[in-house]
Amino acid sequence: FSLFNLVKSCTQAGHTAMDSVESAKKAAAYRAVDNHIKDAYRVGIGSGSTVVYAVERLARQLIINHDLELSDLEITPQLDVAIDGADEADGKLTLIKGGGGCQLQEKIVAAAAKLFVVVADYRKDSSVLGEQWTKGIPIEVIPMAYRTVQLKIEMELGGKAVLRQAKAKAGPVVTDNGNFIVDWMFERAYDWQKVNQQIKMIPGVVETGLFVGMAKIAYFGMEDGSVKER
Ligand code: ABF
Repeated sequence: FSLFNLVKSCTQAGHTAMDSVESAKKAAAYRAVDNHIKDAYRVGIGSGSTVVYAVERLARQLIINHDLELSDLEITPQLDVAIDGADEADGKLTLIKGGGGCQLQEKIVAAAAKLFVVVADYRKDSSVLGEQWTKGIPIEVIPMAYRTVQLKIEMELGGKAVLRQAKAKAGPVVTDNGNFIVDWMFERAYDWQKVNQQIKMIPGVVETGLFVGMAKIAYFGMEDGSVKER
């Protein structure tokens, strides 16, 4: 099968390396690959530390069966399966993604796949968005529009919209697509489908890290070593 590796450069910083969390990530990712990847599949891979384990599992199969074939969406615009991590998933599998700043490319890959599978550890499993993830919803914006987008979001939806700064404090984070990220700290539950559309209508917004109705199945690695499927 061909493997579409989205953003190898986009790895997550700031997660504490805890043994139980790492085992949970690994268990979820291995289960997703074992359950969903078949011979001749075109596979999309996102970013983050959990999908690294999915790639590890795929690589093992590939080494045994095939030569690794890397592709991109120009050559392979239709994927059978995409596997990616998430910052949070609610009971309906509405996701917040983009803690690492890759939400635009990740959404493009997920939308190109017939099946979008989420792999995550137990800390990402929520009943409502915002329960576990406190860093808001990432919104990718054209740099010249970031102030107007911030203001519109705060006025129309409330909460606080914060321009994401680079860790070294050298200025704003710039995405792989040359854009800025505004993190919207929302303060209550919303109709996420509606809110997603509303934010996308603001001129200057390129994409949001809200994935509504895209994920069909999620595997959460649990603290006790089991895998919860939803
Ligand atoms: C990507 O990596 C992002 O959309 C999300 O922000 C993050 C999850 O990373 P990890 O698997 O390291 O928790 O999937």
